Amino acid sequence: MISNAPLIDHYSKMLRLRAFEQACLVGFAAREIHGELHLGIGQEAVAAALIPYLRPEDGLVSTHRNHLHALAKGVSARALMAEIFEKETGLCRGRGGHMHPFDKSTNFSATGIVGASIPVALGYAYASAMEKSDAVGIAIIGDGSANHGTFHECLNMAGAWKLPLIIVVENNDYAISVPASSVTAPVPHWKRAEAYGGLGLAVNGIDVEAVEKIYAEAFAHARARKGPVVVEAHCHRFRGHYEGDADSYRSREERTRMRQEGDPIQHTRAKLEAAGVAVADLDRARKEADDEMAEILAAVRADPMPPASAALDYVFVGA
Ligand SMILES: Cc1ncc(C[n+]2csc(CCOP(=O)(O)OP(=O)(O)O)c2C)c(N)n1
Repeated sequence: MISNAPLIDHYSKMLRLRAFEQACLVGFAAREIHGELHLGIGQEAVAAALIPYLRPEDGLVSTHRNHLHALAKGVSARALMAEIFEKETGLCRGRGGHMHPFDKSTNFSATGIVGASIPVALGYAYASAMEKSDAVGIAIIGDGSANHGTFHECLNMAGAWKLPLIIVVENNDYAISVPASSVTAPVPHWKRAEAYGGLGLAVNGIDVEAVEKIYAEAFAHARARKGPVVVEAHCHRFRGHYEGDADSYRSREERTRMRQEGDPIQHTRAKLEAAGVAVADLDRARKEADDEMAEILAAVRADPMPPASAALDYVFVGA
């Protein structure tokens, strides 16, 4: 009999990621989170499938849409949520906010500058080569970032020096309101890796099992020092580009269809139900994820904000 355990595990992990961002939505609606908030709801499979392959010594660098990747890298959900709520208990004591979380202890960071996660991940890959370790550098980017010069420059360097760089492109069809198809040359992002002596892989980012299989190949390739890898996962961003975006560049039909047909959690649940897993067990997994995040949300809400007079503390070295 084939065990459903690995898929149930993926399902639980994706539920946890979604519950985290849904808790953030509660805080955003209550105006407890300030500034822009970019959520990855709908893109959970791309992050959850990374978990079995990531090691603490690997460096992972994400974007403005970074929460799911941070949790996949092992960043504390409590400290990350507190950072998003700009609390003194946050990962960066509330000074980084949602777009700039850094965690030295898990080798995780993110940047709001589109395309800028790739050179930082390349730095991790270079350090790994210098130290002769088999750690890898992973950059997660959107389809918009993949059209930046940094994508090509870093692939060139990693190809020339056979550096263990993995670039995961979350292709959700849009960069804000710009359809990827209107600004992308006919050669897809994954295939561009070949021009730099790298391995290019494409996958349906809704199917967590398919994504995991592709990562197995990607990480084996990079850890064996065979050169860079580009994984392009096609997925959907269910929310607007940021909270408050009217999302008027997508038709109502398009938005309805992507939620009905492109939800990695529903897709996985349907597979598990078809395999005979009890609905009660699947519901319990969801409740566990929701309960964990509700508890974290309540704790974060009670945390103190940094005083205004301390806004510049920890900002300048030696100050
Ligand atoms: C260098 C730079 N240019 C422009 C922006 C403004 N900006 C923020 S997100 C974004 C679109 C990013 O699209 P994509 O890379 O596809 O990621 P997604 O938002 O779809 O996850 C832009 C242009 C920025 N942050 N940095």
